[in-house]
Amino acid sequence: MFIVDWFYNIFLWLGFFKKEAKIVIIGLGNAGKTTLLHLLVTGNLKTHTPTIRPNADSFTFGNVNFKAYDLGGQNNLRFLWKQYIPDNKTIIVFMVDSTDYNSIIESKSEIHDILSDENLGESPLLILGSKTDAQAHYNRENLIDLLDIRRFGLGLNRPNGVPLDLLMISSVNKNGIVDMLNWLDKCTDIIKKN
Ligand SMILES: Nc1nc2c(ncn2[C@@H]2O[C@H](COP(=O)(O)OP(=O)(O)O)[C@@H](O)[C@H]2O)c(=O)[nH]1
Ligand SMILES: [Mg+2]
Repeated sequence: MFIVDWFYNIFLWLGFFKKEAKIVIIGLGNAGKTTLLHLLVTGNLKTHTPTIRPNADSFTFGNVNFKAYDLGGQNNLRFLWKQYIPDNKTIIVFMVDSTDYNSIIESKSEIHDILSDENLGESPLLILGSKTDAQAHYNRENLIDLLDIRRFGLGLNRPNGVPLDLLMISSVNKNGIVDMLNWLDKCTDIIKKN
């Protein structure tokens, strides 16, 4: 049953892969970025991805390119923007471990830096709360408050035309993955029009 659902959803997802999109997944180490990318590529959880650097993963499917980077150390926002986020047509996905209070608080300042950055602030931003399968995790509402992003107004269609949202996912039980892909699909259409 589980497998059938997964493949059915992948077929829906194929429409998205015909569109042209650049997606950069960032977040602190251990957020679940590599696991998610691997799940998207293979449909399973084993974390063996084509790694171009220890802290960076990348794959292209159809016309959609995904890259994942650990934030921190030398991989700061300025570095990311210069190297990997060429324009406001790149969708930034910021992954936050919803089970880890300290990393949520650390992510909060990174997210606010992105939102106020003169280069990155115009890019669509999807925040992902990961690991919702874990018993002790902060739910979407809690996470929105902890990250202090409610005041920006969340959604695909915001007055300023720049999508900003927070969705919850689990790579382990695959909850939220399809909603995430639908969000990325719709976001791609919106930024194409801008
Ligand atoms: N419970 C749970 N653990 C996860 C999930 N995704 C990743 N992990 C675990 O979190 C740890 C870090 O994952 P990884 O993908 O390497 O994070 P990255 O540093 O952001 O690339 C690993 O032990 C994963 O098995 C998830 O959806 N649920
Ligand atoms: Mg990784």
